[in-house]
Amino acid sequence: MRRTMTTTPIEGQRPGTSGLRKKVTVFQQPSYAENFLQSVFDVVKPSSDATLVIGGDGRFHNRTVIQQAMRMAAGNGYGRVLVGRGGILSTPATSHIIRKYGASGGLVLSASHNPGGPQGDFGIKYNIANGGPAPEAVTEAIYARTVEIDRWYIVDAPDIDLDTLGANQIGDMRIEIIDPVADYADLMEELFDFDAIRAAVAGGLSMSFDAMGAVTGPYATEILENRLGFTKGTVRNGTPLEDFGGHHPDPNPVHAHELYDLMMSPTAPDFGAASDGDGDRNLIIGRGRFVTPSDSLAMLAANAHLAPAYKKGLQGIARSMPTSAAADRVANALDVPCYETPTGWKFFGNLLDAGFVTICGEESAGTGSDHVREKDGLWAVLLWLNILAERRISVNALALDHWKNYGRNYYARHDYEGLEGPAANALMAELENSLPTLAGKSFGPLTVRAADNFAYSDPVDGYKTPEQGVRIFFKDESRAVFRLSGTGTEGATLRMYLERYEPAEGRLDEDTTYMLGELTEAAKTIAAIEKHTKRTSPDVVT
Ligand code: VG1
Ligand code: CO
Repeated sequence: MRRTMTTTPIEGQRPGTSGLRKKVTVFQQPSYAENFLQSVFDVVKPSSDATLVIGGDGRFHNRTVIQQAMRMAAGNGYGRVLVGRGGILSTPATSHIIRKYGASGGLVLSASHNPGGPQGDFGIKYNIANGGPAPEAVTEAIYARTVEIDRWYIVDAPDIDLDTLGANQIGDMRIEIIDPVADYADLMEELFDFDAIRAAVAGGLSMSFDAMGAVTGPYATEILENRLGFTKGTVRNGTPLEDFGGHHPDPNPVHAHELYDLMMSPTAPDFGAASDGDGDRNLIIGRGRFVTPSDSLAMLAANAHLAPAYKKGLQGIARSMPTSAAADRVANALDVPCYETPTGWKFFGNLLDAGFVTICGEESAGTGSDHVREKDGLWAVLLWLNILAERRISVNALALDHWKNYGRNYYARHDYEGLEGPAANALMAELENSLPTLAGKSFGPLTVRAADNFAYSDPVDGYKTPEQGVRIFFKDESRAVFRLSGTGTEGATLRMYLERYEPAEGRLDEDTTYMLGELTEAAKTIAAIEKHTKRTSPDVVT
């Protein structure tokens, strides 16, 4: 039944921050997806009773790779494959389905917040049985396999109808086309007090959710409009499209500017939110008040006990290194540990599995908890709604109250995109070389206290991950961080993260650009950004 196809290795298949992410045109090359998929299967060695979950964010090329992956899963001996109808499964829903149905793993077909369409991006990520992204040891083994692969396995079969719920068969393997929304929506209803939110909606709470033409549309429509009673039209751009309707589904004030403008206008609803291509990110904006993702993590952690799932409190909090220390202050007040991990959700999995932490987050608009093993955009939206319904205050009032308790970590990320690889590498190399001599040096009014390159040792299994970003700490508790993106597909992207702490009795409601002005200049000087990149300002500030 199964056929063996000979192949040769293809260069550059090392998974980045979130799996293998390349242009669609790269994935369309003969053997490209097949080599990577076979490398995954060779590493995970499925047994004949193993279940594989397959889903994607609906972008261009999704259906093609799903058909290929199903034939190859059959060729590699899986017993069963679960696929979301229409090839649709958000990343957090995939994580939940893997866990709920005891799958041995899953394929997430997405390039997340990167643009879609024939000229856009595509991606493949493998998630393990806990529902989370494969840890580094596994992704490294997959990469090692891609450089020596010489064959793949396939069972020939006609295309499966992805749009009809029900059972199908390829060879000995069963295929079930499942409802992509129902299990996830039910999980949300278990975690949160839907009655309280419904009552708040009946009492006038209004919101706008921008699905950005990406995967969360059906989820948001079912949960927000059908189950919680928000008016029809609350969800905008709610149909998943192959090119996201031309949207760049990155939920930040720059790419979600329609929502941002609405929330800053006199006709703003109480609450605004958006999600990204694959539904794992969230943007939170109250009427007249943008909440940075780092602050959102801290505010959710401080108030999580108001939602049924977290009423017993948190075991701990984890944040990625570039994320601000706002969450650390909450952890400190709650007297629970706060872990600092490298960028990328795969580093949270062990901490969640071991019960060390309950809530995790990243500055890039990712927040989540131990309910799945991915970040979860709608989860964050619903936790916010649950908190607002319980506290009966506005987002703005909640933010001001939080800062009065904990102080405020002013925060911004500056992205320099489309840099030439060698220039970006030279910048990082020179910066790393300068680290031993930076302490004590002054840049404008700021003096460096310490500087290092962040290295992580997993508290659960001891796995070491070095060189995860340069950190510059200043004497006034400001910090600048530099790292290169691991998700881009065009040239290199330098990310510069800026953070300045203002204590509770300090200036809490100032303009962020102003508050970070001196730090921005110091950071640009230290990294010699203009010299290396010929740029004087970033492409995107979030
Ligand atoms: C970016 C973010 C990171 C996030 C990753 C995947 O990575 O900075 O925080 O985990 O995207 O997000 P990088 O290496 O480009 O900085 V998504 O929504 O792909 O799953
Ligand atoms: Co995403």
